[in-house]
Amino acid sequence: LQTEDDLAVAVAQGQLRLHYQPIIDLRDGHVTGVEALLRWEHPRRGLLQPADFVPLAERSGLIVEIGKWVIDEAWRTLEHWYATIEDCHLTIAVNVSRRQLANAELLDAVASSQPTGPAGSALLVEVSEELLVADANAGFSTLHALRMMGVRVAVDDFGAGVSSLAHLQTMPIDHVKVDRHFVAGLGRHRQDEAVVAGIIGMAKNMGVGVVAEGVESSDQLEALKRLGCDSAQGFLLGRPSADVRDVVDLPALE
Ligand code: G
Ligand code: G
Ligand code: MN
Ligand code: NA
Repeated sequence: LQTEDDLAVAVAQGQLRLHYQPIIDLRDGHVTGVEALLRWEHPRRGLLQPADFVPLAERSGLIVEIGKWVIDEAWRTLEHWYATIEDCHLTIAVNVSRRQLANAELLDAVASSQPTGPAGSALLVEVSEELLVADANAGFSTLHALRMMGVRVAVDDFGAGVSSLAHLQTMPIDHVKVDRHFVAGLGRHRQDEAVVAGIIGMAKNMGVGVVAEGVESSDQLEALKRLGCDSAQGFLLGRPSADVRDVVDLPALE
């Protein structure tokens, strides 16, 4: 198992990486942006997934520093894209956990490296539904502050937690991401289709975008298009990749 000391070394020595997974607009098939997914290139254990070390990062408090690195890296990538791609509209979504949302340094981290111009409003923050129920008040004020700064908010894994569709209406969000367990049931379980249709209907009412997660089959993709889902993400459309050029058709870095 990884120790706190190992993780502190990983941060200091630059062993963390972001992998990128594309998000596709279901109306025109274009990549709208990517979700950034954290990885640890461990010198002996190989590539570690968030489940292997994010809980440790949370317990030890290192998640605050790691989160700052993630945000800096996302801003650097956006700055590069907007400087090199003509008429760029791509976004990067980063995941933020409970401890980060509760910490005032999140806002400082976002502000301190935010680029000027269009790149500066191309960041999204993903927070889990649970977090918007349990810590609603503290969480909401941070989300309001982020949105004032031009950062958009997505509620992640929606439908998996305990909040109701009505609760969605109270959240200060721009996008809702449908939990992959409901997407998995499309075409197989009518209840799952009803849940997805309900989330899409509520989101449309609120004027927020809907992203379906975990799309693995063309049947699921067709069902989502039929239900009017805005965009989708999943292994069918693209796996997380270390090289963002595998995900988004970008000019080569010089
Ligand atoms: O990449 P993977 O599917 O294994 O991600 C698993 C989980 O880890 C997801 O729920 C995701 O939200 C979380 N995660 C991925 N990257 C980050 C990150 O940069 N920070 C935090 N706090 N969580 C992350
Ligand atoms: O909780 P969050 O949505 O941030 O988690 C994202 C995780 O989902 C990443 O670890 C990513 O590897 C994983 N993921 C992305 N697409 C798919 C998919 O099509 N199927 C499954 N099972 N997992 C996926
Ligand atoms: Mn996510
Ligand atoms: Na998710």
